[in-house]
Amino acid sequence: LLLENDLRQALDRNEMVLHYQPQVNIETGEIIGVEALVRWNHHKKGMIWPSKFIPIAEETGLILPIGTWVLEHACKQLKKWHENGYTQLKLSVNLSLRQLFQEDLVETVAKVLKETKIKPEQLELEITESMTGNTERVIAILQSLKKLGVRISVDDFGTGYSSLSYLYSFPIDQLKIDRSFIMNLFEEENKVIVSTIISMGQNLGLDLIAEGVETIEQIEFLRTYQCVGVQGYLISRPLPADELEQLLSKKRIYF
Ligand code: G
Ligand code: G
Ligand code: NA
Ligand code: MN
Repeated sequence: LLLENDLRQALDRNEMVLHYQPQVNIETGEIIGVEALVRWNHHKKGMIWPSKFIPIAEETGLILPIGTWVLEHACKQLKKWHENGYTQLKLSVNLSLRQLFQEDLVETVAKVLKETKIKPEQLELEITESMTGNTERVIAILQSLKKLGVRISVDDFGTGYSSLSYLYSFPIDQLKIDRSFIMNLFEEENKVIVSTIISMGQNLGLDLIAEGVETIEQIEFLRTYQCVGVQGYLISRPLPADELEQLLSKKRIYF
């Protein structure tokens, strides 16, 4: 409850911080995008991780103003990077279920795109498989978002226990293979799962990205099956904007 009260004031106190984790194309070694990940720099407790406050934010509805702040702040940062010469860089932003159902979500996204003049296709919104349950309504919202031109990515793919039929009916652009499969790629069954997800994604014309990549062996496996996008600690942890920019200036990441 104390944390909840503090969370109410966190935005006013300017305590929300965004870190950015790079996403790399393993064929070219280029950083193609960054995922914005929110942290709370509490005035007394220090850095609080999302696993601790996102659930509270969702329960209380505070995820709505926080989510809007994340979207605005991350897009402004992307704009700066574009102005600094990294014109091809893309941005991924996580959406929670409540945000997806927020009445003015589409308006908010449209407004941010207009204000920052980011090309819509350079903004990607991450939903999770668990959001694909409420079918009709979610499809309508995603279609409105797609009309703006933004990309939709399915985060934590493979863990949602949902029917795969939504892959046809939902306007999605990318599957993000859950890190639990990547972490355990040394197990034969996970090799089967990951290679099958990749080939299914390819057959459906979807982009693929693997998250939680920590070893060269994982990279080699993903290269063999042509999963071009990778994200994980092997490349970099999520970083503050200035540190991320230093990585951008290196141009290429070699594996
Ligand atoms: O790296 P990490 O501990 O940052 O993220 C933990 C969880 O918090 C992830 O499931 C991630 O999707 C979620 N998360 C991080 N940033 C945001 C955000 O800006 N909005 C929402 N809705 N979830 C976020
Ligand atoms: O649910 P979502 O995919 O948005 O969560 C991203 C989370 O994954 C963040 O907490 C981020 O810090 C974490 N993460 C990113 N890369 C790695 C990795 O290589 N290994 C592990 N264990 N976690 C990672
Ligand atoms: Na994510
Ligand atoms: Mn994920």
